[in-house]
Amino acid sequence: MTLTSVQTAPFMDQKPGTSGLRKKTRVFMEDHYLENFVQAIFEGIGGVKGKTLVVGGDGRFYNDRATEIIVRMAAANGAAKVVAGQNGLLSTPAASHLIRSLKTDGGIILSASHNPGGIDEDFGIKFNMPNGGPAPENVTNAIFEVTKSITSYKMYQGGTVDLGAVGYSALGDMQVEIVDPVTAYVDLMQSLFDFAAIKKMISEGTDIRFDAMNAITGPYASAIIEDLLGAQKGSVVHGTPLPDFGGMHPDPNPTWAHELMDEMMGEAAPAFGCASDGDGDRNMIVGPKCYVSPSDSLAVIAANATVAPGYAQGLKGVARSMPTSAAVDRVADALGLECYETPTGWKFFGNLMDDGRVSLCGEESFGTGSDHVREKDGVWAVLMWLNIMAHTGKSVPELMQDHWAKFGRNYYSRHDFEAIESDKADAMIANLRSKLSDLSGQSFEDLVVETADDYSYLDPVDGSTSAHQGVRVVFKGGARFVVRLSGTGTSGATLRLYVEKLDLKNFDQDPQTALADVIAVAHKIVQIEQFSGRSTPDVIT
Ligand code: G16
Repeated sequence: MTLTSVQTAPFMDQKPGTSGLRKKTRVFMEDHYLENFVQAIFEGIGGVKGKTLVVGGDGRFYNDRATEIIVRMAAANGAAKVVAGQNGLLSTPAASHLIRSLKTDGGIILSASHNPGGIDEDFGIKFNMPNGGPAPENVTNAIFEVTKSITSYKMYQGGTVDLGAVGYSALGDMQVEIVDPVTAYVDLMQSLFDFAAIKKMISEGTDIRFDAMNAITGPYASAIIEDLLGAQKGSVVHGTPLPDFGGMHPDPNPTWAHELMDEMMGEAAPAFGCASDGDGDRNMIVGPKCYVSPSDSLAVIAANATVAPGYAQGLKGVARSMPTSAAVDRVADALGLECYETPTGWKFFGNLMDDGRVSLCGEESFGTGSDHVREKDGVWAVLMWLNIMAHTGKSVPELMQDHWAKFGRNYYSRHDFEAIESDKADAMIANLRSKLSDLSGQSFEDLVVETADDYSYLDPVDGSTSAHQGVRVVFKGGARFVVRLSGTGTSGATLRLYVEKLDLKNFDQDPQTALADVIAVAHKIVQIEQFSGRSTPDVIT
């Protein structure tokens, strides 16, 4: 064996985005690229000497080799122990759980989430803190600073790293523990939900379709939904994690999970449909002929969570990202719960959960979760819905109709314009920002602008500020649109336009029809076509 110090030079493009560093896989495979970033993580968090880290990822192409590189670098940097998922596999929520439950010093998660995988697609890496949550901005900034001046990294050569064998081994002075990726997570889910009631409901005929999209949740869903809850074999489809996700784009939304949508909108639809993403933190919920928007899913869960044993004592409070609809705010109001608004990015929920202010969080980007871990959690959301159905005896469409009748319906939609040239997207946002102070009071057809601002967040726990988190334009009566650029893409810029309008009487419109006037005004104010040349979105959710 040899412990080597490898000479390197900085890459100037290693600034983490909304959720870690995401690039094309071939970029990560370039000499020193991954290694530089891993060394920067280690130094950015104050070194790993004597520390214990969790490592794992969603199984996409390069996951296994990257896992071994990280294990070797951890050994070379003096870590005491690495806990890795077998074959380098861990869903993001399962990794968060291991980091917390084993009281480790944090972990490295390999994933580009819902982005496609393969040698010509995307790869990603992020550091999660000892609380199990994504590193906050002060830590990602420290990591980025190291990437800009790095001159060498440490690598442990020789020895064997066998990711396939569950158990203990050593690499130099460092202990390596390989764990089954599913077991601890399944135990956690059993501690939170009423498995007996869900099992009974399934045995009485509630059939389920779980589309794992050839990504990480297949083994978790099969173990829980088929083996423990007794759903028919075959209820979980695309259940084997593949390095290229079998060519699927593992983003659980109506566009990319179209096989599931076709089935759920058809005549022989199962009673409950759901999908999860590449790394298992996102979810989509669908009933027969009834798509549940993520913002509505969060609101329904907030209104009903106490039926699940893990939440029977009541919610502490709720939080949503700013572009997420205010449906959950209405529930919080009715229940007398505190409701927080944060910027996009799960990392912003961590402080609120650690401080005991909230137990339920959610985002319009198909993320829902609670303080059981510090990541959003796709399988958790599915089990929560099943628990609510089992307890209330209601179907997904019935739950939605009841909810809207009680709280009103926040019609909601997000329009994504992908792969816009970055300079054009930047110019569009700059132009919009320059107009904000003049907008309020202006009328656009029947819509009168009440407020227009560039959202800035003051973290109530640590007092930090995050500015420029999205432009929001609110109209009299409460309709609004929000515009921001995605922080998770790997090529060009993606413009996200979020549109919302509350209706207290009519619940059965198509959201695109209900929101048509706000969408038209948003196009006019943002000048999307003039700047990007695009008039229609690539993805509508
Ligand atoms: C990540 C973040 C989420 C965020 C989403 C979309 O999710 O964890 O908080 O809402 O990206 O971000 P953006 O709009 O900047 O693309 P994931 O599932 O990709 O890790």
